[in-house]
Amino acid sequence: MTPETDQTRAGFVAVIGAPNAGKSTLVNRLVGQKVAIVTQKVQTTRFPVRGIAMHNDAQIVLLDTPGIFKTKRRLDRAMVKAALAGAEDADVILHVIDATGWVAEILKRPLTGAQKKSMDDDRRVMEDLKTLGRKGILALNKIDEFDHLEILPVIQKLNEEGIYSEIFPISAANGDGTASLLDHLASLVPESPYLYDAEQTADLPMRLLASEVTREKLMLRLHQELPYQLMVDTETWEERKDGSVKIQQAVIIGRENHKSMVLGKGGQTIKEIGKRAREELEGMLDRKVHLFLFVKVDERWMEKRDFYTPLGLDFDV
Ligand SMILES: Nc1nc2c(ncn2[C@@H]2O[C@H](COP(=O)(O)OP(=O)(O)OP(=O)(O)O)[C@@H](O)[C@H]2O)c(=O)[nH]1
Ligand SMILES: [Mg+2]
Repeated sequence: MTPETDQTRAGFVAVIGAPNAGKSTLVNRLVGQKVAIVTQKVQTTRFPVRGIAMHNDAQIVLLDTPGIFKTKRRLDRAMVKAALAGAEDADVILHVIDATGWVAEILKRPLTGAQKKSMDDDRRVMEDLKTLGRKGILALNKIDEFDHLEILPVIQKLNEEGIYSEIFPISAANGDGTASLLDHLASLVPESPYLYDAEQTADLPMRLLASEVTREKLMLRLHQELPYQLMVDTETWEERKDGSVKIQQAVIIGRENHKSMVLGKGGQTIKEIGKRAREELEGMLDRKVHLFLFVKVDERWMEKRDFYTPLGLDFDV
């Protein structure tokens, strides 16, 4: 009855993979805008974030998920559980792998500890895919790191796993190969009316996105265990008459002795972090932002249900 060409398509693509594979970078690239934070550290993404890409009359809702890895802490278990639940419910599963370790292995070059760990996590995701009984799309990421020909044997090897219907060598960082990937994803989501406004690029409350921006700046600036033991809570958001917005955020840390590291000498560190976060927020909101950060110690924040539920994480894992 209705001509096929009039039909729009829409659906969910779960982006899963080992920590640091480049999932959030890829989601931002496909959406064409920053919706998820990115750092060089593992376990940056803590909860699923929806980024929305419009392409060829298709609305592709990309679910950026936390990295899948071997876990101990409650927060880690909740993160991994959320990632896998996202995959189960999605129309398409997109597995992102950092190809650098796989290329090194095939070329018999020495692997770094981080590469070995990341490949173990890749294998874990492959096992999960087999358990789910679903075929995935594989995005072999970071091909800007080596000669393009070196990727061919890796594609062949991973193809032999029998769990991927398609393999795309890409660079999420510079966009190589991502256009064909997007074409393919657009063709895979089912015929459906759009699920979101055609202009919307993210499904994340602004307050939460603001907390994420500050957390990214903290992670980029602070080192060792500290970034994994902190969270940011946007406590107040006040629209002002002059069009600006006043945002107050608590940086919550697990230990009193971390305070001095977050603050820095004479408060220099937190001041610099606040400046970076404010600049980015002003760009995102397109207006003046007054950002106030303060540090709170709460040794038990990671063990509190109140933290998990609003993020869609399961406390009882
Ligand atoms: N060279 C290179 N680096 C990349 C590429 N994609 C991502 N990266 C880098 O890899 C690191 C991790 O990127 P993220 O996007 O945060 O990775 P993720 O998979 O979301 O990580 P988690 O949220 O921790 O699971 C960052 O330093 C990125 O800049 C790429 O195509 N090439
Ligand atoms: Mg991420």
